[in-house]
Amino acid sequence: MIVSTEIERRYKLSSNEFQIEYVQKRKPVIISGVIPSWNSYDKWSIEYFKNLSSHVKIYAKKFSSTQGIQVSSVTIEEYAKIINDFEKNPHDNDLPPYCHDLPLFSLIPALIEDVQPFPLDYLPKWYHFKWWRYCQFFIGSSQSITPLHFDCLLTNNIFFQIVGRKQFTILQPEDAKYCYRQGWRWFLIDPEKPDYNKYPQYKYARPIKFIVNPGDILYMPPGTLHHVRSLDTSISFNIDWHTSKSSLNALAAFRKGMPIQNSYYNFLLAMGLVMKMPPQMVFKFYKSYLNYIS
Ligand SMILES: O=C(O)CCC(=O)C(=O)O
Ligand SMILES: [Fe+2]
Repeated sequence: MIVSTEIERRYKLSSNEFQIEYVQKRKPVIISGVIPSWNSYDKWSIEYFKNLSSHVKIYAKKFSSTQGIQVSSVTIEEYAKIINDFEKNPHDNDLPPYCHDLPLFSLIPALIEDVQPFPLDYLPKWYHFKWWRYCQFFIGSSQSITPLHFDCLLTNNIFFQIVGRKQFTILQPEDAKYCYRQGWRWFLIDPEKPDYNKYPQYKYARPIKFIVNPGDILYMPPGTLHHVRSLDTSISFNIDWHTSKSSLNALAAFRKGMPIQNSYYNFLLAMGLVMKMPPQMVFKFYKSYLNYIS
């Protein structure tokens, strides 16, 4: 439950305090001071990825209110050129596609060394084995937008901002009822310019707006609504993760309309976190979640 209208910022938060004050209380927080001690966090750029693996195929998305999500496939080299060309002359009527939910550590394993020492102790032990498999990258130009949604398995989200700044607008799960839900996880409200005539209930919502800077870690509790605007060319990655408690809550959300496919993934995670099934066994089945577009 969010009690304040501002997000807390904590320098080098200990994992113990993170669990007690934020995860258990379902309170978002920004943690600074951790990423800057990584081996090579300041080396990262799209150009650096290109130099490591120019021919690796990645996919990028366009979000459209009329046509849903369109996915295209490009090499990192092609994508670097698209972003470079755009940033020379940025204009918001034809934004480049946004690389969203990309398992880049699996595609370029050399990057794993750059993020050491990784703060694994923020995550339940079950995730420690090959933790990098759960990371999803977001790479895009300035002005890229992710529309308002919550993360579809009702997981916790730990979000690492590496290059560029992002403007987040978040709302607590209790405010979802004022945001005009469409399907399971998306919302019609544009928190940057809400149309109160069309969506009058939004006036009761309590959005919290803040900037996540390079080197910041953002924690969002399960069900947090978020809208994200990139202010610069940006590279981030996140891990969606459950505790045993959140996996059980998420399973119960089947009765609140969670799609069956999502419940299947939550079932797998509960088998790991609650029933202690080893990650090697669960991951075989869970893996397809990392390419799941919903
Ligand atoms: O960074 C973004 O554009 C979206 C991030 C997001 O939705 C997430 O981490 O779940
Ligand atoms: Fe999200």
